[in-house]
Amino acid sequence: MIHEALTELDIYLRLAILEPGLRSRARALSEFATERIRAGDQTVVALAGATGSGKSSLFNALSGTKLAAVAARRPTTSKPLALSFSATNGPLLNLLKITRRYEAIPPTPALADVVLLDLPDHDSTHLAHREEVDRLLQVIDQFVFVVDPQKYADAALHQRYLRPLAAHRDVISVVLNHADTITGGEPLTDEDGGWHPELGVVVEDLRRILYDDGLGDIPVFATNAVDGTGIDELRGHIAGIATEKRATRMRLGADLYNLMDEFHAAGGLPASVADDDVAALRDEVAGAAGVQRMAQSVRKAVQRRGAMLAARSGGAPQALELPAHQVASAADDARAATAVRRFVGAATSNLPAHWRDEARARITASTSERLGARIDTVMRGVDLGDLETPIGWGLVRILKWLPVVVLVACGGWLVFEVVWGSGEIAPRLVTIVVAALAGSLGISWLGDWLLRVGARRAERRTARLLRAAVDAEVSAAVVTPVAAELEAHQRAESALQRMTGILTRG
Ligand SMILES: Nc1nc2c(ncn2[C@@H]2O[C@H](COP(=O)(O)OP(=O)(O)OP(=O)(O)O)[C@@H](O)[C@H]2O)c(=O)[nH]1
Ligand SMILES: [Mg+2]
Repeated sequence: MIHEALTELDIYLRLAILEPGLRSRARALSEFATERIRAGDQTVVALAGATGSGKSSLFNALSGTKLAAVAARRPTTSKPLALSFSATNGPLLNLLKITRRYEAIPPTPALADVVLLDLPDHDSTHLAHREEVDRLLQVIDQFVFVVDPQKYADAALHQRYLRPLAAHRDVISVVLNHADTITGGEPLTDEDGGWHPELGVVVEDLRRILYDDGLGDIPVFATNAVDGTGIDELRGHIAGIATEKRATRMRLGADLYNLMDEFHAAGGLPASVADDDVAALRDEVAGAAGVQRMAQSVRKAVQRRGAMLAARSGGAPQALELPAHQVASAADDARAATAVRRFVGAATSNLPAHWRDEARARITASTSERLGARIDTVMRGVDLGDLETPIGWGLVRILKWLPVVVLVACGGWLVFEVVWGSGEIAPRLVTIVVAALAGSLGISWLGDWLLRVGARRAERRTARLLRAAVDAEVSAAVVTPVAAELEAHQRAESALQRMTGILTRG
């Protein structure tokens, strides 16, 4: 199950943008957990506690050895000591960075898979001792906190060590050593197994404090490490854990659970990019980029050039171009940048705070560099096609000669009438001349109209092409990165949910 949880953790870490401290802790845990599982399922049990609480004495009593130095001077143990009850597992002890290594025959076969550690004092005057204890508490499988009657309520022990381990309650037990000093040398339990009355009061008090630490009903033992009273019970408890072979996984599971809580605490809700927001962003950027202005310029140019072309005939088709002077102004840039910021801000508002800030900074940084000018460049790259000859243009060109032909014919007729005819100007001739002039006007108007229709078509086409270019640029620079960010968040959350499921099922 840890394997599966680690797979989900890796997916989460690949996708999620996390605050650097959290990310490096998560990576370290992921790497350690993988290595720890690879090192096999021996159970590493550490005796931790204040100086003089009797850790080394308990170590010897539990192991049936005299390997740990026991002394009245304080502190005695300065480097952790590992005792394996089977062949030394080099990779495991290397991973734990323990160099003092011993092997011994297990006092009971059930301890065969245990590696027992004697730690330095956690309340040491020596910083190195404290640091070593803190380091090892991150990596061992099973904690046995050794307390003595004087210092079992010590605030430092509870605040610094036990409370933060509340999530690890399944892998913690507490031993009240020096119990003989409470009973004044009398047996720790009566014949029925009940605590000596004075010891019972202290054990109850200790249990209450542990409960307040959030550790619930964790196992509590009372021992005299000098004469070995209570050692069998403690040994039996440790052996039970070791034979279950679950301590490593439970410990790692608790660590992963804590980590997940931190991920959850970072917050964040699923979100997607709203179509309306995308449409508003595109409209705004297209407005800032002057798509309509450009298209209007093209219309005017078509009309002007069309008028010129009307004078000529034939020739190669001319390409349409945007006017050179329409570069976006600083105000246009600011308008586009504001629209982008607003869009990115709204779309990413549900992301966890750190992720959101990073994503916003990244996406807006890549677009804030003169977005208007960049879009201007993109628009200039658009092929607007050729200046189209308006439909019917050929007919107009032929028709425009018709009044001239008519007028020339009428002129000839007039001369004929004056020289050879009756000398009267036939009323029909007047009608024909007037009709020809009217026809000329009409044809010229038709030409203009066709030109205007053509120019408007060019304007619409230009606006459509430019708008598509702007939309594509906006999508590539803003919408797609934002959507990718939200999708990554979605996938990271799913991985986190799967991880939660795996760890909760256990
Ligand atoms: N009466 C009594 N004395 C004990 C008991 N356990 C240990 N002692 C004595 O307490 C003193 C300290 O014991 P150690 O085992 O060295 O204690 P420690 O926790 O390893 O100490 P450091 O290594 O300095 O952290 C020694 O003199 C032991 O003989 C006990 O249960 N009862
Ligand atoms: Mg010691």
